[in-house]
Amino acid sequence: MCGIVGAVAQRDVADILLTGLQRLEYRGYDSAGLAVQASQGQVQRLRRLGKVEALAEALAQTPIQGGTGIAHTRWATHGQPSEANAHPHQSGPIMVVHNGIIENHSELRQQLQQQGFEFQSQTDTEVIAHLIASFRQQGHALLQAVMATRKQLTGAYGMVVMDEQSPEQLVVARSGSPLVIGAGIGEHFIASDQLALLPVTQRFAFLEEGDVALIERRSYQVFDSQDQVVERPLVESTVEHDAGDKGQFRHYMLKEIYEQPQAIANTLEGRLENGQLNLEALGDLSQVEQVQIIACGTSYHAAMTARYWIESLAGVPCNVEIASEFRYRRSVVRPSSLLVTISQSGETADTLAALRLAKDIGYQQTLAICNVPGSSLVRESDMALMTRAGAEIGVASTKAFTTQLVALMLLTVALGRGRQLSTEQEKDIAAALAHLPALIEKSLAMNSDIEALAQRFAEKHHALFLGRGSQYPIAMEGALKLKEISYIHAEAYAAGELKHGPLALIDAEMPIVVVAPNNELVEKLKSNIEEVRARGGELFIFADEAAGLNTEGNVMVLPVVHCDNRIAPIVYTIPLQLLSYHVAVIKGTDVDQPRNLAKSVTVE
Ligand code: HGA
Repeated sequence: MCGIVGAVAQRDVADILLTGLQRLEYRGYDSAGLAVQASQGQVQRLRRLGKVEALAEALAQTPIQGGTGIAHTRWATHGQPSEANAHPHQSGPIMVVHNGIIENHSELRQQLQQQGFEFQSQTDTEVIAHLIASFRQQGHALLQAVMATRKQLTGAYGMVVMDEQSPEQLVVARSGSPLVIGAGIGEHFIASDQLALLPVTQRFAFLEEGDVALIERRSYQVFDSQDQVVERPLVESTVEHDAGDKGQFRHYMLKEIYEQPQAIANTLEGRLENGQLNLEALGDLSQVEQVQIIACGTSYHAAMTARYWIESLAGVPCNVEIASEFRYRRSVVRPSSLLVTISQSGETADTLAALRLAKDIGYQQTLAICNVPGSSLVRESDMALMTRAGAEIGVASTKAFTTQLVALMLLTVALGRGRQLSTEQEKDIAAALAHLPALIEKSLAMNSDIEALAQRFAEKHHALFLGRGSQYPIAMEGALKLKEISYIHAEAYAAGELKHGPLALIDAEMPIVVVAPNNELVEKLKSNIEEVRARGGELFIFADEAAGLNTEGNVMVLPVVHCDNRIAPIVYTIPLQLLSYHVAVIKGTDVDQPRNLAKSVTVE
């Protein structure tokens, strides 16, 4: 989603801002802009539709000097992607960059127009700039003007405000969209994600919900939602500086697919030692009578997979819901429920809102499964189980998903202890997990076969993915990956559902991808495969050789490494990731930043 970077320094900051934006590019955006001012100079603004590269070129032609500046990559919510709608937005001396949505923008726009303010864009953001300007005209200092403005806003925002009349200050406010302050020596920075600032500092203070902060070169001061001074101490970051480097790979997505053996090994480190699972950090889960998992997108598919595990292995009832649904319906809280949220970034707006609602309606125990330490989800949950996937840059999630699955399997074991999971079963799961990085490595060796297979998809307009049991969510994830990056319409079905409708779609033009490990459902799956074969569908089956599939006719079987069925969903994810990647490359799409999509979805 949108990225924000800001700086108050003694040196020129335009390049710092630009580098920051480049480091946030992976999140997906449609336009970029910045505004910079020198201590006595005028504010200069530069905006471009399209990539940060276009902004960099414009800046190279018209260098802007100055030590105070703000910058933004926009993912449009209100108003089409255009230069006029790109941030920063201006009202006289005020410049604003904003992430989020101002829900009462229409009313505010009308009021401000009546006061004589002229609007230059179609965005909701522009009302913020005019409101602040109107409070400034009434004599408020910049900080007080921002404090007064936020009281008028409904919706979500992370915003940074610059004022030509207060050239060595930035004022920032957070409500529903993250912001972090970075501290340098005699300079301070602000960003929507610490990744943007790692080239300039490792020391960060995370703003909390409702915070406003005044940022100057030598100091920063934070106020809570009641305008009271609060401490937000600096902490040393552990995030790696080079997380944004593609290395030898053509795309971040491919790099991240190949990082999975290591990411999984990291996620298991300290939690699996000498064949023993060490899950004490998860605390006492013996009183948990029900698990409610909430997530969006790929994380939702991880949750769906976990439901099969938690119910069948741990014997605990488990419910899974999409965050944007959960947060707007009235649900019943069962006693002694554990609420689990899953989000790669820990800033997903719907998931965060669902967590907050869950706490309000009576969930007593909350656990976040997340990849970003210090994120809002982690800070607002009672417990966190961190996936240690490292920074994930590709918009299409890969290593975050498989490490989420590993974390969820650990949670399953923790829940199953003292219940129906026997010591023997736990030992088998531990052994399977220990073997997992090597199995993923072997699955990656399918790469060239899958690259060849991908040719057969590139001309297709639709595809079906089928799976049963815990492989059904894996089929869903496979279909989502293909949609996201190759723009081929793909749907996943639980294979048993075929005859209830989707069979009507099958003809020689419809590729059908099947995930078929050799589990207790394979015989049922074989019947479903025959139903497709009988109707002339083109089948691509990822299967355990031991499953003994019929390869006659329009069928291509790709053998997948034999593995324990409990961890098979993780292993079978790999060929589906590779398939979508290669199809996208053949189609020439923007693999790492697919159109219309953004990473870390911080708006609802
Ligand atoms: N609503 C603003 C900002 C959008 C945003 O935060 N995207 O992530 C706009 O449309 O410009």
